[in-house]
Amino acid sequence: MTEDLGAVQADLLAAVQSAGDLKALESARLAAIGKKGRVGALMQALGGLPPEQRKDYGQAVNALKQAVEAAIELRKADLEASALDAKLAAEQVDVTLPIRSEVEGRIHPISQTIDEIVQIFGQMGFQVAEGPDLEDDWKNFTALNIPEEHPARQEMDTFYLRAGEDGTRPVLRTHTSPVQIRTMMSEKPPIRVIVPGRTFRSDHDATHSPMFHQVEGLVIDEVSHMGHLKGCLIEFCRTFFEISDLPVRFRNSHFPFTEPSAEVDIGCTRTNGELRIGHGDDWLEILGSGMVHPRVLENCGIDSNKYQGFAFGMGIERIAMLKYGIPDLRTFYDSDLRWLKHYGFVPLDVPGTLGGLHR
Ligand code: 2U9
Repeated sequence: MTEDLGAVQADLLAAVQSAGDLKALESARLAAIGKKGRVGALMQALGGLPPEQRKDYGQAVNALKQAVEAAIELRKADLEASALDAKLAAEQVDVTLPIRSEVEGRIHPISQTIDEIVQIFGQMGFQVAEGPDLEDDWKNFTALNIPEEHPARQEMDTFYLRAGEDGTRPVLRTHTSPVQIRTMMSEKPPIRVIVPGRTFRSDHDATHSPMFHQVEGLVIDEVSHMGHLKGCLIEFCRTFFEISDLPVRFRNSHFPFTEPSAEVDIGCTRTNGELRIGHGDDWLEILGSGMVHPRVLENCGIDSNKYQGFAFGMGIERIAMLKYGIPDLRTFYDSDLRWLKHYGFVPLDVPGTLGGLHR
């Protein structure tokens, strides 16, 4: 005598449905299709059947098994989703609440340095602009007058993603310059923007990280010239390093997006391997700069006969290391609480142009 398969199936499905959690569901699964489960028992009954009934019966038991398995999968997905919902609801954090006094959080030196730079250029009339980490090849390279064969475009230095439907490959921006391209395309001069943000290059050693931060600046109007560039950057260097007579030197250089171009050095001394910023007979490079190349203006629809301006760029980790005496680049990204406690800033230490360094 074989059991009524319809009744067995209804029974097993009801047990699956009523399982209130993953543990109960596992028990229901074992009772149904486990080694000693009901489906196994049904299969054993096969041997006692007349040969002509075996095929149909076997198929019916298999169908029952599949129905039960499908119901278990569905119930499992349901239970997992509600377990996740419950966990998320229980772990909800209101990030707008004020900091608790017992939490010893610190502002990361990168955030602090960005805030200081924004504060200094903000006082000169610059506005902050931001843009996406993922860019297209045109905004990251072509618009900036970086030719097809330029080494910076090479696979070795740039993180390319798989090509999209239009056949072009998105890139993780290798500098923040595409944000200035976006600004020039969407706004009319005069433009004065400062652009802090993450940048990415396929380079990893003691002095390079595949993700690092830059600040770039851009001024476009009808009158700004190399003299303004120099005045602006000298003022920045002296305010940032808090040395009012810091020597600053402009050295001829070359970039595809600026012409003429200059690298900026500040005075320093190096004695017994120790670097001191300020006076002395030595120089330290900290910035790149130049007058925006007319072709870059034209690429963004700006009339290069009417408008001109200057741009500059610097690595944030590098100048943070110099200002705050942080010896190793890699420690910036370790999330080591002891390091953060040592090099981080207390939340109320809001950057100003008066006194950030404690000497
Ligand atoms: C536009 C036009 C011109 C930005 C510039 C530099 C010079 C420069 C480096 C400093 C150290 C990058 O982090 S680093 O490796 N940058 O030397 N950047 S001029 O020029 C621009 C940008 C955008 C539209």
